[in-house]
Amino acid sequence: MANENLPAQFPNDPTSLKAIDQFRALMLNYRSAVQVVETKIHYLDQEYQIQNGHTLVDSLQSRIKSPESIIEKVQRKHLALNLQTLPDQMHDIAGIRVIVRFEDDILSMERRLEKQPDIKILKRKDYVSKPKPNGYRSLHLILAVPVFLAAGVQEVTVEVQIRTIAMNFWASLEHELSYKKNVHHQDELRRELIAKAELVHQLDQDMNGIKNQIRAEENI
Ligand code: 0O2
Repeated sequence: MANENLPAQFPNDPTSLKAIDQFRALMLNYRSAVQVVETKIHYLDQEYQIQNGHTLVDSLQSRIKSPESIIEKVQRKHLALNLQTLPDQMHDIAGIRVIVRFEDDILSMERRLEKQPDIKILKRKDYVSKPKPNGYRSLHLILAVPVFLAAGVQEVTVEVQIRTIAMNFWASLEHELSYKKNVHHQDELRRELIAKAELVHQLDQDMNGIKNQIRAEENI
């Protein structure tokens, strides 16, 4: 008899059904981990506001990688498609993007996350001071956070990307271009984006400088 909860293309054999349940349980861990980290970031932001009179976070975005996107990355990176080893091999199944207004705020948020006793920073990629050749800027952290399950506590990894509004504006358009196959003048547009990344960087630095001047005078 067909399982009513599953799409028709899934075979109704016990091995596949077990794998589907394991996959669902794994994704639940990632959703729980995202909630834990999001709550923490909201709390840290409110605390920062009480201490400094202004917020650190402009907005938060989160996502769990889709099964299609997991499989695409498994193939691209020649990983084993195995539910047991997947969490050790792929650290960005759960992702949170923290958008801040100023470049200084990126490190302020990182420092606050670092001080959390229940969070471990497993990996740090600083594309802010060392941008990618295409102009991409962002700070990437791979965090390990505890998730409390009926069977015990499990450490789950979450990728946190911290970037300014301007960096995010640039990255969203660059991301759009990289997913479009039939855009004419790809190379020319890529060159233009590299040049605009420099402008975005200049704008970020100028805005950061003006902000520092305003706040220094505020404290005189
Ligand atoms: P999506 O749609 O955001 O999920 P690693 O995992 O360390 O072995 P990887 O995956 O290349 O290697 O890690 P990296 O460099 O930390 O990048 C992971 C994510 O950062 C990407 O996820 C993007 O979200 C973002 N990113 C990295 N480089 C670029 C870039 O050049 N342009 C833009 N717009 N975003 C970038 P996904 O899975 O590619 O996509």
